Amino acid sequence: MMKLPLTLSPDVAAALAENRPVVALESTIITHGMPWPQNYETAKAVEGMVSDMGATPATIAVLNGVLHVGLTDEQLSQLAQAENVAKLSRADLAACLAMGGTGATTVASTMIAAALAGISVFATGGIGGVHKGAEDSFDISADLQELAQTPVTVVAAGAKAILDVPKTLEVLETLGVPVIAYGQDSFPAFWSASSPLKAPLRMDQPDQIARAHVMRAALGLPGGQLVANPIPADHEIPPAEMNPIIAEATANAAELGITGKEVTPFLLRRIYDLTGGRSLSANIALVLNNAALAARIAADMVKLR
Ligand code: PSU
Ligand code: MN
Repeated sequence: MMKLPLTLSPDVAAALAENRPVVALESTIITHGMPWPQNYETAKAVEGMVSDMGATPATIAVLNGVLHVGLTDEQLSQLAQAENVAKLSRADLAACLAMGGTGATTVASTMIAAALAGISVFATGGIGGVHKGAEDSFDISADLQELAQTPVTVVAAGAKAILDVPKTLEVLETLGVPVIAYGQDSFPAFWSASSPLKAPLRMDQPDQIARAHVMRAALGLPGGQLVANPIPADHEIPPAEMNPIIAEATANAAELGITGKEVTPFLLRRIYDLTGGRSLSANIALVLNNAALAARIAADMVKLR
C-alpha cells in the first residue's frame, strides 16, 4: 500500500491523541469564497473562535502534494493570497496529491480529510447543493453525496438562495442525510435566519446533535449530518433584498456560460460586488456563529467516546 501523504499539525495531533475536541475547517471558502484580505482575517477569526470555545481548529488544504490537517499561520496566509488555486472536491483530491499539487478543499473533500484524521465535527458557511436549473444542467454538488457517505457532522447556515433549496432538501432526504435546524423549526436560508421551508429535524442542544451523530454510527449507518444554524439576527439580509441580486448573478453566470465547479465561486464574487460587500459581512458573522456551535458539539462528542 502506498502511504497517504497526510500531515496533522502538532496541535491537532495532540488534541486528537488526548481526546480533546477538534473542529475541522475548509479552505475553499478562503480561496474561492472571499476576497483577500478578508478571507485570511476571517480564517484566523474562525480559528480563534474555535479556540475560545475550548476546541482545537483544524483548517484543511492540500499543499505541494500533502494533505494538511491544521495549517500554520504562514501556510494559511500564503494560501489566502495565492492565485488560481485548485478547488478540490472528492473527484480531484487523489489526482492533486498524486501530482504534488496545491489546492483548497471543499465541504466534500474537507469531510474526507477530517474523517481520515479522526475529526467528527466541521464548521463552514454554506454547503454546495442542487443549483437552480439543475433539471437542465444536472449541477448538483458532490457535498450532498459526501454527507451521505462520510461520518462528519457539518455545521452550516443552511443553504444559499443561489441554490434550489427545496430540491437540495429533497436530495438530502433521498440520500438519508439528517438535516437538523438548530434551535428553530424553519430551515435557515444563509443570509436570512429563517425560510418558508420547515427543516426535517430540530434540535435545541449541542449534546443532542453529538448523540445523534454517535447513534447513527451505532446503527451502522454511514454518512454524517447537516446542522443548519441560523445567522445571528443582527446580521441578516432580508430575502426581498437578496433575491433580485441572486437572480441577476445567476443570469450573468448563464450569459457568460459559466459551468461546473466555476459556478459557485462566480456567484459568490458577483453577489459580493452587487451587494457592495454586504454579503461578505453577513457571511463572516455566520461562519463565526457556526464555528462556535461546532466547538460546542465537538466538546459533547468527546464525552461520548
Ligand atoms: N457555498 C458558500 N460558500 C462557499 C462554498 C459554497 O456559501 O465557499 C464552497 C464550499 O467549499 C462548498 C463548495 O463545498 O463551494 C461547493 O462547490 P460545488 O457547488 O462546486 O460543489
Ligand atoms: Mn457544481
